[in-house]
Amino acid sequence: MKPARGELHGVIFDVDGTLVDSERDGHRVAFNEAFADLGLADVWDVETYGRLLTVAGGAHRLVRWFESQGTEAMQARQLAVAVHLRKTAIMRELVMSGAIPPRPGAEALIETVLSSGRPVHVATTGSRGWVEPLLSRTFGARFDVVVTGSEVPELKPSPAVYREVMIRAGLGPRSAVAIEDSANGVRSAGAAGLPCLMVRNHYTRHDDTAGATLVCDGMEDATMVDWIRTRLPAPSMW
Ligand code: XBP
Ligand code: MG
Repeated sequence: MKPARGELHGVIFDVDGTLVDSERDGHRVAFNEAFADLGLADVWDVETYGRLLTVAGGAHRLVRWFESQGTEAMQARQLAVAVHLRKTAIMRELVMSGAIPPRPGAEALIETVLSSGRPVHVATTGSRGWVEPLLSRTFGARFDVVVTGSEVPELKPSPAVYREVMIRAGLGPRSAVAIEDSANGVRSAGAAGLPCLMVRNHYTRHDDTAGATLVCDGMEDATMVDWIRTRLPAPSMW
């Protein structure tokens, strides 16, 4: 059952690939700089990184990469921790420098929800260390509940992060909707019982769309915006 007019009490946004196109020129660049800073020869080109994106969580992605390169499991985990710590600091610097702009239409959609009197929330796999400065610097800290990969035991496609947002925001599956860019994200929202609008990007354009209530390719897509607008409270006529 999907929310009807006025029944949408909150919209939950994913971050990477949804609010911001942050993967190719953001996270990937930060990972490569972290490799170099730690004296490692690893480099992730655009295509390699795209394949690695199926692994949610930068630290888990690093473990998978090092093990695929023949590194022993324990050493792979130790390396991953060190690289991810440095990468998160670099990503924070990229965010603060303004190098991670919002996707076209993201700010307008947030404004559409807020001007109806309903809150916006965030459910992301990303680490709080860069998520927090991104949300405040790029979107003016207008999000009510923000849950990141740093606060949940399991990452997407687990429903953990969406369930935590719903608990903290007091939202039920009928009164909210998730906005996601990837198959992992759609599965995570769906497993939490939420309808999910899928806004694909370059990296997720071939992702499985099963479970998405609606699929489009941009945050300005009129069908997607109307889906949300018609389920928010009507603007009060005075
Ligand atoms: C996308 C992710 C994150 C980022 C990297 O998160 O899987 O892991 O790729 O960020 P979402 P970290 O789409 O849920 O926002 O290195 O901090 O994990
Ligand atoms: Mg995403």
